Amino acid sequence: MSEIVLTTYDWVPVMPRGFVRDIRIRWALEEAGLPYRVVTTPFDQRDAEHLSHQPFGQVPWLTDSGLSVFESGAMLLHIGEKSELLRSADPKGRGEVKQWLFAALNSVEAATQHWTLLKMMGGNDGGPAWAFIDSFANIRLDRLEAAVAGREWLAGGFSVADVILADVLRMVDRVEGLANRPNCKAYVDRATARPAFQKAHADQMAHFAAADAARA
Ligand SMILES: N[C@@H](CCC(=O)N[C@@H](CS)C(=O)NCC(=O)O)C(=O)O
Repeated sequence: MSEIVLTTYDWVPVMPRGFVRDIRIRWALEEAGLPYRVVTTPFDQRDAEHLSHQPFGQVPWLTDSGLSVFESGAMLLHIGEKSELLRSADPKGRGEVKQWLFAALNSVEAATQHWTLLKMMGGNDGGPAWAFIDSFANIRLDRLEAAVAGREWLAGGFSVADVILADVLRMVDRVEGLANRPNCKAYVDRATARPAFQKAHADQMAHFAAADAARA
């Protein structure tokens, strides 16, 4: 019997709570109905054990029956293969799920991650570097706004691609980046209204709240 174990930090500051990427894995596992256990690695240091699972010293990673997987996209594909979040689609549908999963990570998250962080940290100083990052992110989001029009989910039924894209767009939404993008906004609201997301979010918040209590 396989046992899925998800590793996240033992504690993080308040700002990233609710957005630490273990939420993607919790969410998919809840959607899939696969049992799992959450364990921790220290936030304040990266030991050899951590780096042996995640070479960049980041979280999350998961282990499943002796297999260790890092990168949220790879973990989502692993969970998808074990569940209806990918397996149920026909070959064409599976291709579409994978294509959208990579698009969410490589075309949307890559274009918006530093844009959202700079907005949150007040680094949007209006200079040429900011203008470039701002224009790059906005063009990409405008294309996405058109692409998600009329789609309930990205590739047929709800899939691992939706977990990733919705989570990426939550960060964009956090800095009002969806204010004039009603299709993307409705898509995120629809995805995050799912009970599996609500549970994953509540569990992550409770995990870090418990960590505060343990540190006090
Ligand atoms: N591409 C990685 C990114 C992982 C990542 O950015 N993790 C953050 C937490 S959400 C982290 O560990 N940050 C601390 C660091 O980069 O040292 C994935 O999708 O799994």
